[in-house]
Amino acid sequence: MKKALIIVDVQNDFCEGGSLAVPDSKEIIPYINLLMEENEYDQIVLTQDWHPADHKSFASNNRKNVGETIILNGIPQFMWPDHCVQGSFGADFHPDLNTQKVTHTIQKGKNSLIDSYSGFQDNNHFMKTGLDDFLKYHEIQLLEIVGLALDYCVKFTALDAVANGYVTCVHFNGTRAVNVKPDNGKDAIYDMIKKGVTILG
Ligand code: VGL
Ligand code: ZN
Repeated sequence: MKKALIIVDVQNDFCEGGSLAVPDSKEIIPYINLLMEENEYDQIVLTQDWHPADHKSFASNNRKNVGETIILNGIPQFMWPDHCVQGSFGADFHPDLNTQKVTHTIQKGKNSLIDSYSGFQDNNHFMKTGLDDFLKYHEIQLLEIVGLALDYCVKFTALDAVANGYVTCVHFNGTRAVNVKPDNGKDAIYDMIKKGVTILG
């Protein structure tokens, strides 16, 4: 069975010192680098949150405070600090992440009007990113998922992976949660298990 490693949003803004820093996020980087050294993946894919400066998920673009929720295209949208603006340092991959064996990159969140937590599609399910086509073209059947953040982009990527028919695993040691509320990371794990994701590690 061909397998791929999906590394979700290991970008400066989600790491310590970044504008949307996920607690203890840097601890996952050596773990992810080791996975790439010790395993033979058929594909290694990076996802990259890649927002225009006027992106509607930013509180600053809606005259809201960070942490509020608005309705955007009929669905709830959490208000984030400005992050991962296209071409900025914060949008770059963390320099400690070893990208030597990476075979493909998927950028998401490029449409100002729609957020995209999943690496497969936007939150409104209007547009696919091309990740599924890429993986199917390369006959990938198993996905191992790591990265940031467990309770947002990792979770929604893993749930879409199951929905798209992949055997889907998330490495517990290769991810960290934002935990806007303290149990968000734990609840994300329960949700993923319930829907068919295997938690490794
Ligand atoms: C993410 C919030 C906003 C993530 C991206 O990568 O989990 N979270 N944009
Ligand atoms: Zn984002």
